[in-house]
Amino acid sequence: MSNESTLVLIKPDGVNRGLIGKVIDRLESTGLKIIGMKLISIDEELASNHYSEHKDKPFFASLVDFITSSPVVALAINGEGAIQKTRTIMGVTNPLDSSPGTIRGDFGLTVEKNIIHGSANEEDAKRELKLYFSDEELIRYERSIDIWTE
Ligand code: DAT
Ligand code: MG
Repeated sequence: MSNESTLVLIKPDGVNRGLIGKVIDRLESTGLKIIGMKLISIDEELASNHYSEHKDKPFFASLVDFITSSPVVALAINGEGAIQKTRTIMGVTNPLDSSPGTIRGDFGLTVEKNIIHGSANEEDAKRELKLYFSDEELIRYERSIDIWTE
């Protein structure tokens, strides 16, 4: 494992259902470190760019409509194995299949309204972090607990 950074979005359903705090709590509780955070409205261009791997899928238009429908919270998350760890905490894509105890398993409703996005791998994480955060917006800092979490 190595120290790495990943992009998380708390999607419009998470923001509107008042779940921002709960989602962040689950990520933070594992020891992962927030190095960037903001509430933003995603426009169509950013949404299409972000989800370009899905552009030929039948659900693409609906996915873009959904993610642009209301603000999201963008988080840059750093830590040991942060990409896989975040995906594990999230649970699988369809909340009907996600285990209890995962964010999607506990809060998600449908494959679209599944609360959270997390980068799938190192390449995606690098690309997606750049879409949402400038270098200056990613803040490196030491915490006293880092000796226990890294
Ligand atoms: P994940 O978000 O777990 O990485 P993904 O990359 O396959 O999943 O898909 C991105 C998002 O697209 C997903 O969070 C919800 C939506 N989506 C995926 N499959 C879908 C489907 N069959 N119908 C509707 N929306 C879907
Ligand atoms: Mg994905």
